[in-house]
Amino acid sequence: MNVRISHTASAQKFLEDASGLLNDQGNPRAKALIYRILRDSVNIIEDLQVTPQEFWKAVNYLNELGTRQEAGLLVAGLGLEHYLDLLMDAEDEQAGKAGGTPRTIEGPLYVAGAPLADGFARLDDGVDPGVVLFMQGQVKNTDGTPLAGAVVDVWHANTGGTYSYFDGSQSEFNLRRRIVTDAEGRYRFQSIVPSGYGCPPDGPTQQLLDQLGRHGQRPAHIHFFISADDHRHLTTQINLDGDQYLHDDFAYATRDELIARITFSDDQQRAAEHGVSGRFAEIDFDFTLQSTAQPQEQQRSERVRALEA
Ligand code: MBD
Ligand code: FE
Repeated sequence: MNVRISHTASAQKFLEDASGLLNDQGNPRAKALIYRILRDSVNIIEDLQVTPQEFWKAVNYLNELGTRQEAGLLVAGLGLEHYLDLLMDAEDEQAGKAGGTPRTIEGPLYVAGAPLADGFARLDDGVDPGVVLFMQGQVKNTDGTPLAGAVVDVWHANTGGTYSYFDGSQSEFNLRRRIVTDAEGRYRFQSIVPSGYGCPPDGPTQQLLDQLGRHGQRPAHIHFFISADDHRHLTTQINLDGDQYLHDDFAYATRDELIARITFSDDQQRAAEHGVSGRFAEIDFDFTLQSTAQPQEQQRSERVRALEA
């Protein structure tokens, strides 16, 4: 027996009242959103005959998600953050905004205010014994013009797949830098080859993924915010070719144009030119930005981020 009451006038009035729609205080946008969320929630409860036991389990899940600070991780894992990218891509296409390096999700692990450097930076603090990585490239406009003075804000995981700040065992801003491009629009950095990320195995995100029969792994990747005057802010990542999860990312961030070839070398003459010895890896990757006169498009989207002023 499936009893429904959401269609009745009294139930609808009740949801309007609970959403504040019957008063003239508060915020109209918040009311509209909450009204829709309440209506959709009771529809889900009635359609799927959600039991009180299931309902309270879900409430407790949200508490655990917050306690563990994993809400940003869950929305990435459920593909919702990628869905926002797909929607923005479609909006761009309709507005005729084409070309340039594709966007892909930011993820939950950015920290604002990394040290600034001109042209070159070393990202790692020397503690992680990973393979030395040299990455370089150019920031350009879609017409091919190099963009001097662009900011390449880069962050990535260590060989354990963890990020400084969130992993308190790493030094401050380890594997995080902002690099200003030189007169030819070039950036260069030395770091270590990152490992892929895995969701905390004992956390609520992995617990839910287990229920879906899904893993919580990402391929090795490097995040970027690229910005330049009079150009659209770009949020993107590169995914390292050859990783077993390259096309099986739990957060759906991989895009064909963002797969970066990584070459490993034991050539000690080249190593010496880089000022190192032993095995090292290289990545060349250029970023292309769309022009815009709109100041709003030149900045990253608003979001609560660690250490953001
Ligand atoms: C990450 O490193 C990441 O980039 C995303 C999207 C989710 C979890 C960890
Ligand atoms: Fe990441």
